[in-house]
Amino acid sequence: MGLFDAFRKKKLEDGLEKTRTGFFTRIVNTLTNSQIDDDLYNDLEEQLILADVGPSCAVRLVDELRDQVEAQHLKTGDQALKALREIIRLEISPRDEMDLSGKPAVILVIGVNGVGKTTTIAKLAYLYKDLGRKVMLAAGDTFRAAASEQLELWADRAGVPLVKAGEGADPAAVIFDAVQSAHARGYDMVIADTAGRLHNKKGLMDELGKISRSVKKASPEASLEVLLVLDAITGQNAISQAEEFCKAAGATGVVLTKLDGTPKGGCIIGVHEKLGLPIRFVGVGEKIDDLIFFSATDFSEALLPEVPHHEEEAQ
Ligand SMILES: Nc1nc2c(ncn2[C@@H]2O[C@H](COP(=O)(O)OP(=O)(O)OP(=O)(O)O)[C@@H](O)[C@H]2O)c(=O)[nH]1
Ligand SMILES: [Mg+2]
Repeated sequence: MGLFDAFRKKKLEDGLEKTRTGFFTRIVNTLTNSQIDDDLYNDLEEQLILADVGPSCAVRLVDELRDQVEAQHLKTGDQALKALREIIRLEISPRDEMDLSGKPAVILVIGVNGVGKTTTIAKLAYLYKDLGRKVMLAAGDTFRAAASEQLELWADRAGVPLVKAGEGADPAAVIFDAVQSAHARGYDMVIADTAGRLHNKKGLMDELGKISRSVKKASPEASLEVLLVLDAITGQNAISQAEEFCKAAGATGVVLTKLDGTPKGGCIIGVHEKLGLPIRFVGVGEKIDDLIFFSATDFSEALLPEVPHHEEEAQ
């Protein structure tokens, strides 16, 4: 593992501290200290539900584990733990990668109030700039007076340019300007903020439809990803709220923020199941470098770490 991967993994482990110590350590203990029987499965199911995995998903994961234990004649808790880790990994593995092939690659960031959209945009700018991409931001949240200024501060911190307009301007027009300017100036990416007030489904659809059309109009070579930001602290609520939002908005991926502030990190598993959308990034703090590319392998290993064996340790 390279230094960068190790750093990312450590950050994720730290971000998942509350989730792990809250619920998953108990799952690991339950598995490694008990016999594999019906009581164990019931206990596991309960623990997964408490961790906000979601009832239907918890039942399915445990059923899958039961099948595998039988089919592979697993005997020990360690083997069952390993199997569960793999089941979770497969469950949350993204099917594909984000489409960032366009010129520019446009990422539109959507979600309800206060979930962490603007902060996530700053983090994305920082992250992609660090990877050598030329990034531009678009202040598409023209609804709130302070929104552009907030994004401007972040843009300065990340060292990337920002396209903005006055309060009440048309978000699609701001994003059009940004994409056109990025295309003309050879920028690789445009990351666009949006207002979180769009509770009305029709309004949201119309607005996002208009934005995607203006992205294409500004540059026919542009690609578009729509990232839905969800706040992990709200756990299962985030999921039900997101279902509606997501249907309306045609999101292509999810960013789960504030994982550091909740024991309910298990909701990642439920989010993936309910929305059928790949998780792309997780937010693990308020600082500009507190965003991690989502990896199903790292996530499942951080949630259900291997238990050190005392005999081996003693050797
Ligand atoms: N602990 C923690 N806090 C976060 C994270 N992401 C965002 N926040 C905090 O969440 C709060 C709201 O973040 P914003 O980025 O302003 O959220 P927003 O969705 O743009 O909000 P509106 O524009 O009002 O809709 C801020 O205090 C952020 O610092 C995270 O991953 N972890
Ligand atoms: Mg905002």
